[in-house]
Amino acid sequence: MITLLTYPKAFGEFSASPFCTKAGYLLQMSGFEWQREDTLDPRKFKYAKLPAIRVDGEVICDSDNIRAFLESKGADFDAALNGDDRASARAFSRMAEEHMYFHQALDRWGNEDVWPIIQQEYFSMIPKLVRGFVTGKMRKVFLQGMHVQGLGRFTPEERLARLEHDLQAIAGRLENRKFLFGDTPCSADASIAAILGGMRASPAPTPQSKRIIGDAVLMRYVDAMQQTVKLP
Ligand SMILES: N[C@@H](CCC(=O)N[C@@H](CS)C(=O)NCC(=O)O)C(=O)O
Repeated sequence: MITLLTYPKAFGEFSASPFCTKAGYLLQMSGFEWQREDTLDPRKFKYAKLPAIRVDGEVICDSDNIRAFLESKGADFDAALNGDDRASARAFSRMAEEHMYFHQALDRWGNEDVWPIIQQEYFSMIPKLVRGFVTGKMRKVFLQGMHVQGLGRFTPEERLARLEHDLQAIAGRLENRKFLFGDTPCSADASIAAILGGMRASPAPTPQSKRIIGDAVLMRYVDAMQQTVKLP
């Protein structure tokens, strides 16, 4: 039995972290038996991040490593794809995880309406008396990281304009398809649908969440993924 170590459910999503949701999708798509175990503290894990899986006493951290492990055990998430599409699927996953994810994270940690909500939701395990101080420091470190990454230097309007190109690339693939590369979900859908699901599940409305919720194609796609790959 594989155990997925994940942040808990949040705002109607499988997890507060789209990487945990992605890992959940991959596990479910693999057909292997698995269960979830929720934790709020990533510090004891190799990269001090989640998700991770525990299997036969071994802990494997990072959703890409989880994917590689599942593939080493026989899962092939892109079995229906030809060589070109397999390459494109990999690029779509990277777009989701190395670009869109930071838009979503900034929309939570950087937005003054959303931040107070996630401060309570994500960090309820920190005693109330010191929560504001501790999480304020964490937020500062996060925003410094986003400044180094680059997106943190843009205004919300500039960020949305940049994200728009990704959303149009996704919508373009979905014009004649239920999922990004056909009628069944593949590896790229695990990443892209997890991020889009997180974006639309913002606990307070933002221009980004409104953009996703107002897009019938993207909404239908995330719904289709959630209905096809049902997560616990
Ligand atoms: N590359 C990692 C990214 C995972 C990740 O960024 N997890 C975030 C939550 S979305 C995390 O645990 N962050 C904790 C921290 O930075 O302290 C993966 O694919 O699993």
